[in-house]
Amino acid sequence: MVKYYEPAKVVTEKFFLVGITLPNKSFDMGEKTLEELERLSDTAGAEVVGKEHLRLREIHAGNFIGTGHAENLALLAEGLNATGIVFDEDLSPAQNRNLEDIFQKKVLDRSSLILDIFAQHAHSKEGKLQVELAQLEYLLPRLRGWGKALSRLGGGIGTRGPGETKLETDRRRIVNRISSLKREIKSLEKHRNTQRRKRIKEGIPTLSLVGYTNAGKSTLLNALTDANVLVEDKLFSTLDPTAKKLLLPGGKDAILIDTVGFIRKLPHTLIASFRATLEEIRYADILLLVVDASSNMSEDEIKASHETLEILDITHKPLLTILNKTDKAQDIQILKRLMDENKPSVAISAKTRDGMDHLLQEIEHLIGETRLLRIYRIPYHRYDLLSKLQSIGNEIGIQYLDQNIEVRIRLDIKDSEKLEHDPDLTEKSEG
Ligand SMILES: Nc1nc2c(ncn2[C@@H]2O[C@H](COP(=O)(O)OP(=O)(O)OP(=O)(O)O)[C@@H](O)[C@H]2O)c(=O)[nH]1
Ligand SMILES: [Mg+2]
Repeated sequence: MVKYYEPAKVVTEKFFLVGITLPNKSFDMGEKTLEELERLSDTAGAEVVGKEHLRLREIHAGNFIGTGHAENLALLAEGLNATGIVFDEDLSPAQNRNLEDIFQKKVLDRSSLILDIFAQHAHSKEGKLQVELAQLEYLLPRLRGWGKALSRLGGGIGTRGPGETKLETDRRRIVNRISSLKREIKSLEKHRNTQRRKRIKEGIPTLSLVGYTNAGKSTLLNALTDANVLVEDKLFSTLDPTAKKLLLPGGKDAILIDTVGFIRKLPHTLIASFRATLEEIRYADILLLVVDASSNMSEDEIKASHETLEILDITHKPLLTILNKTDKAQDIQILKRLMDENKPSVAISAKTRDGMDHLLQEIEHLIGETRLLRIYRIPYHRYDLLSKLQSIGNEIGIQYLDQNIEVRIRLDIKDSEKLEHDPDLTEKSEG
């Protein structure tokens, strides 16, 4: 019989994964991050055809795992028809090149795989610009031989983005593109700043959802507001921040912001390029750290989230730990321990909405205890009011204007509400 129609073949990339553990490191931990690399590959759209976890005495400077291991794995990967090899660590540009020579296949590292997922998931203009910047900065030191590698090893995951022709152009053009991207991102940043100032002006407390990728941040935003943002069982579903108004039980408003998730060893080029997005976290009054309590790595994911906040230099903010997915969490003892170790904390399920009332109460309580930025103008004859403000708040700046004194100060909400009854105190908007 003649076949009139044959469905188009979808070519799936086949990845062979390589993890390593050095003598002073935990092999178990290496297994878990290798599992995560498998999820990253799946999110990127590749099939994992095999993996190998090596115990290494040391890193080989030239080709990372040593020529013997590399040659053995090359045979193994070839037998499995792998189209690419992914290392669970970051490779230097030279190691990357040398490994491609041995494997005769495309070689990716953890960072380039994450970059690829970001490139696939970026939708907004700002998101796309930030990803392109990160890709070019990753690419720049690897430029030599890349064009050759591309034609020899094919495109696809890890080679996506700026486009082949652009990649083959000289370093100078890439450097120029990097600076023009930085300029464009900066101008979008200005718009974001204006929006943020407006929120500060209105005195609405801002809460930022932070946490490991796939913890349930977007699900929680949807459960608490009418946001309707994308929720997926994939890593890095959210790249662009979404801000939504949240109505608290006491009748007050807050702004809830969903943003990009964290991961162990988040590539530095990404952190730098996503500065504008991550700024949202920096300006939040309160952080809500969402944790997947059903993960067998929740403890480690909490640690990685705190470390990322430290890298971003966002510490000393009031933080509520939200242990999510209690509907799926197996071990109540572990849940209890996580709650004790990360106080203040609440346990919820964003999916079944279990624990939501308690969460809202905790948020309200935390806002009540948090000092918010206020800008007041006080007439000169009310020095008493100024001293009172200075004694109860943290003064940030003071300006003596023609008609009055302008003071920027962080105050407890309770105190600011009490003081704002005074007719001589006028609240001023920033900007
Ligand atoms: N069982 C269960 N699943 C949940 C819960 N909350 C979220 N999920 C699921 O977890 C997966 C990830 O949820 P998201 O809300 O996209 O997670 P996220 O933290 O926004 O992830 P990124 O944007 O990728 O960083 C989805 O499949 C959700 O349906 C929960 O309380 N219980
Ligand atoms: Mg999300």
